[in-house]
Amino acid sequence: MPRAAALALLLATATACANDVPEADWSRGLLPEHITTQGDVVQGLWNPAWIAALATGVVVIVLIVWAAIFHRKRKTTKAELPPQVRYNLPIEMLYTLIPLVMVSVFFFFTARDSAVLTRVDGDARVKVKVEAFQWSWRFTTTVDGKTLQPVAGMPVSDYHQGPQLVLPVNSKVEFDLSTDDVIHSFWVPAFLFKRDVIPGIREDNPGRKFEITTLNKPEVYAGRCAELCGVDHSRMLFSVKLVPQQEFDQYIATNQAGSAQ
Ligand SMILES: [Cu+2]
Repeated sequence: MPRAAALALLLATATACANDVPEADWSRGLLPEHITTQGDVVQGLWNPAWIAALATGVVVIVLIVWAAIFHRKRKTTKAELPPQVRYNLPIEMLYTLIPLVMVSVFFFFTARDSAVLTRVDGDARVKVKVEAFQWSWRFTTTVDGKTLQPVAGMPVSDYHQGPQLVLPVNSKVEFDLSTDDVIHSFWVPAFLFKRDVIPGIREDNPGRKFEITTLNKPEVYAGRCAELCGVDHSRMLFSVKLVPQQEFDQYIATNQAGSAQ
């Protein structure tokens, strides 16, 4: 009975702590449900890559077991060397070519999808300047050239209390990442994407920028820093709130820079 109680307590605390851990689903290869069109690309690379890796694993394990069972030294024979085989050209070509083909296929799809994920068209209506600092974030959103009041946060233990970035659904959003202190990493698990924020990178460097197109999934999502950046790194939490366009328009109206708060 005390054991059951302890287990119940453990389960309760485990679920309580996991408030910012998105639900994992085997059909998505344990990735969280994504909220961007770019997430489709990531998911579309992730699943087949795992299937290919698992299929390769099955073939290798079957071959190992087969060799272990059917090619054992027989007890009846005396201690002597097995027949020495050399220069089996077909087999040598096979085990050179197959890995080469496999790596090439992985490389092709990875390169193709990386190009899509890092492409910045620059025509997004919503642009977000993300400034990372020890240990929180400042978000400055610009919509159609109008800059809203920055949202800045402090270290917190629950992402709901961190700074909140409000974005419209079904919209293209451009991010520009910068920091003045140490390396951070901007990570919204539901984007299936993260990008290091490195000090000293010039504004025109494409490595600072990336684009997403949000899906119609209004909700509040967790975000965090994914690069150990100091004592309060684990409390560098924030949230992204996807809202319908109408709600976003209201948000713009009440948060324009210079407007009374
Ligand atoms: Cu950080």
